[in-house]
Amino acid sequence: MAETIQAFEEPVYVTRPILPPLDEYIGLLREIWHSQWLTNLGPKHSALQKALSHFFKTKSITLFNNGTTALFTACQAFGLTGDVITTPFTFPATPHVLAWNHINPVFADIDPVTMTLDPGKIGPLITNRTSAILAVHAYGIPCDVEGIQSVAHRFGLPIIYDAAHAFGLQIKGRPVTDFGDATMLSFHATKLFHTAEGGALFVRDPVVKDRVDLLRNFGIKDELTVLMPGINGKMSELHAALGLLTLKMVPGERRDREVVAAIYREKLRDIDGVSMPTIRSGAENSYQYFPIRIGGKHATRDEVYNGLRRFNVFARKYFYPLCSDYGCYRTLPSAHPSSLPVAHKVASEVLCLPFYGALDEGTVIRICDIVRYLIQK
Ligand code: T4K
Repeated sequence: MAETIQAFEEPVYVTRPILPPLDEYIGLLREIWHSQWLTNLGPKHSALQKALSHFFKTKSITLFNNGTTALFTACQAFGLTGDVITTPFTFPATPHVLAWNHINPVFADIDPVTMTLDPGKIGPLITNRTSAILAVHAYGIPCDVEGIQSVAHRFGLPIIYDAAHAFGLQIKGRPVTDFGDATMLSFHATKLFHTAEGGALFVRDPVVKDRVDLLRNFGIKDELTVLMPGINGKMSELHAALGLLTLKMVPGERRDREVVAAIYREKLRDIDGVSMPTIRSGAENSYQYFPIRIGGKHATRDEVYNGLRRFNVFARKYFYPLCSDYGCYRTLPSAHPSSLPVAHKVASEVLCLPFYGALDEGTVIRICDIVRYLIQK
């Protein structure tokens, strides 16, 4: 069979960004050049903020230069200290923003189906040092928002959601940004909606939202008044302009990704040892990644990952290794593998296949044929 499947001539990456026609972007750049206003919350920034407020049906949005700064600023705005309960199954940015704020990440195990924080594992880790819960909608698969809310409510803790992967995700007909006390989105180039680099923070409490706005701009209130030690988290006009154009492409990209996902599901469903995540009923797929789990007796995830590379397919092992296994966190008591068995199993099985709207049917089918060959050979 291997002889009949050709390696791809060009690398097939895990994702590719949507890009508007260059002329349209040049048109907006011309306006920026004409205005000579490049950053510091200019007209393109305002226009994108307005468009996203409309998209998410909320005014409580603050745009950032990336998702990590947004999350970092959330920790400051909520005055978090001590310990914050979080998931080990995430990108390094999630625990790092805690560490940069001198907060101890406390890792709780994840749910085997959603691969997000297991609410039942949070309560036993809460002490009088705990100041918040930082949960991640990994791959845009929603957390058990009701379960997490109930624990947070019981202990009076704020919930911050890292929704870096969850643009456009709806949970029970409500935008993802409706849940918890704050939600961060990433607009990095690898995301469904992007501004090349960028992000946003949605905050429920208007007092905290005002603090976020101040913190994003050095804590400056006016020319003579600096209220708090802030940071530079502003999104530039060039990034905002790109976002105005990519936002219009999101519905089409989602439709294209739905088609790609349907082909993957159809072609992979009967391969023994391959499973695909199910989305909780009442939630919509955010179509950010296409993760599969390889857990059978025929081939390991690493064999499939390495095999795909020989065919010029660059799938990714998001999120292996677990954050709790990084040198900087592994000595924390909560990082011990014995308390994170589900996360360890999931991280050893998961593989994100190439997933973006421009993938044509033939390419997707060929990737599935390669996966089948690697598992069944
Ligand atoms: N929380 C979570 C849960 C996150 O996943 C992330 C970021 C954050 C927080 C932080 O948000 P930001 O501060 O980044 O806004 C990528 C992204 O850089 C990162 O944003 C993302 N998560 C993470 C899951 O993926 P890498 O190191 O895997 O990226 P890289 O450069 O290997 O790119 C992956 C593939 O994408 C490439 O093989 C090809 C394609 N690509 C990439 C770029 C940058 C393109 O086609 N064009 C491009 O410009 O981290």
